[in-house]
Amino acid sequence: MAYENIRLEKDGAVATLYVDRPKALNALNTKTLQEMEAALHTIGTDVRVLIVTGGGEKAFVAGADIAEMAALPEAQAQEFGALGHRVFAMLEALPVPTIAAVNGFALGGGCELALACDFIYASEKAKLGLPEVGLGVIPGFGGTQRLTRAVGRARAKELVFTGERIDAAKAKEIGLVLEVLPADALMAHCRAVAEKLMKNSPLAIAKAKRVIEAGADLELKVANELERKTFGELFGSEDQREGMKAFLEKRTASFTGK
Ligand code: DAK
Repeated sequence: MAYENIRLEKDGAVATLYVDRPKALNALNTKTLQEMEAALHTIGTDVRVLIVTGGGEKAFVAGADIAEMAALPEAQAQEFGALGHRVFAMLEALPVPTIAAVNGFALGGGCELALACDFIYASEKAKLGLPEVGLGVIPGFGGTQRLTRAVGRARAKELVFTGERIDAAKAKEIGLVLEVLPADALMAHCRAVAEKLMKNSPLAIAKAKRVIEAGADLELKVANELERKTFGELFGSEDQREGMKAFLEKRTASFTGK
């Protein structure tokens, strides 16, 4: 399918979604978010890992599109916020691991997009932040909540209240970014991580992801119960039988995701 502001490329079982409006530093306007939504609908069982990154040299995503947002009346702003939330929730709910390759500015909605991915790896030239309060608004695509869950309340408040941009090293120090790579090594690193993930059972990864995500919002006792139940359910699956059989036969497992 042809898109205007994004690209979805598949290399074997690894899909890469490029937000690709480099002239506007990949800012998220309505069309871009709609194209992302359409692209995410096409992610099927042939995809085992999704990498999200920015087109061009400078930016991952420099935020929601300020030019489009500036004149929005409240009702349309609510719709725009709902669209962003829907797309990011869809990304978060994918059963496959998602990796944000932050190759430059990840500000506002861009930082929120990265936060909706499972892992964030950043290039040395990346700058991350939530500058919305400087524009008279607050993060509107889940940033206040996902950032708080990722780095804790005090750090999240510091970033949101100051609106400051932090570099990749600082982002790693506070636990927002997992690793910092030279710019020209970022995508290779993400693909290498993808290769590692693809050695494991896709079914088990999908279940682990769901349990971690759902459990984070539950009381520990209830979350542990969810884990216990899910663990049990995996017995009898092809992947469980194959994984354990392969171990006992001292060979590499060949998983089907069933
Ligand atoms: N939106 C629109 N255009 C943008 C943009 C953005 N977020 N960021 C950059 N651009 C455009 C610039 O306007 C410029 O366009 P031209 O002038 O060439 O036409 C082009 O990209 C290149 O940018 P610069 O010339 O500014 O490049 P520099 O290297 O000088 O500066 C920069 C790079 C990233 C520091 C700077 O562009 C910048 O500060 N950009 C804005 C960053 C920012 O404030 N991002 C947060 C956006 S607010 C909500 C829903 C969502 C949100 C809030 C509420 N609800 C519905 C309630 C989310 C809000 C945000 O994300």
